[in-house]
Amino acid sequence: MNPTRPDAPQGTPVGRRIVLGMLGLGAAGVAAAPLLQRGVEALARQDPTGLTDALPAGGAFRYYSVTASVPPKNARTYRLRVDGLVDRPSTYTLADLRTEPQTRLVRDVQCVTGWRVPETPFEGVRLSRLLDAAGVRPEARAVRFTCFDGAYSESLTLEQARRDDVLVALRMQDEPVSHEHGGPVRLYVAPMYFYKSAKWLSGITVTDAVRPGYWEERGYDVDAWVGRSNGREDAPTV
Ligand SMILES: Nc1nc2c(c(=O)[nH]1)N[C@H]1C(S)=C(S)[C@@H](COP(=O)(O)O)O[C@H]1N2
Ligand SMILES: [Mo]
Repeated sequence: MNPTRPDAPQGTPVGRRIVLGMLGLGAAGVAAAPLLQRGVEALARQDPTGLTDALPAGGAFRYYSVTASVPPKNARTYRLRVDGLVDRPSTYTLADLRTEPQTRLVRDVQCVTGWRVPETPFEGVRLSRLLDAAGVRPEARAVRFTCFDGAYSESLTLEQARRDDVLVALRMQDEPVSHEHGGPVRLYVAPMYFYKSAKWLSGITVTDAVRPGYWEERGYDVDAWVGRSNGREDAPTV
């Protein structure tokens, strides 16, 4: 199991305060946080009943949201808008996305705060396919992602966005992406730290320059390659 590392190595641009912010804790939680996390993990490991499986633990997902609550969307209400520097702006329903060819990838999920979930399947439509369908204009350089939580955003260069391992994901762990994990549709950027994988994806806007996303405005690297950014040296996951 990977130990939780709430703080980054010294001398890196990732400050302790920022990372604790990512864990959803205020200043008051600073001293208690690592202990609390260890306690919860120990509890989950020792529990033979499995009742504490819902608790955050090593090898399991932590729930992250920068907003207190997110109104759920379903197959009837969900829409994904593709616009910006494209010839054919379009809006996809969940049914539309399901009719596109699906790609399944199995990689380790790595959060920049240290936890990892090995070999997690994600499945969905290649982002490059939606970009091609929209007709990206020659002056375009980047892609910006927005979310129906109304707060989170992310971005990729156009080159990164066109990689084969970047998906508009409809399934995670071989099930429809749950609301907690950002469903019905989240972004999945396999080669980068998990903060790039925006949950509750609602907008894909092609732009002329990269605009730093939510966590990137707060000190994290825009180019978030696992093991090669944020002052971290996680083993490669692919
Ligand atoms: N909309 C939105 N997307 C988000 C986040 C968030 O707070 N809001 N957190 C990011 C971070 S830091 C991580 S580690 C993952 C967590 O995904 P999970 O909640 O499915 O484990 O989502 C990423 N995408
Ligand atoms: Mo994260």
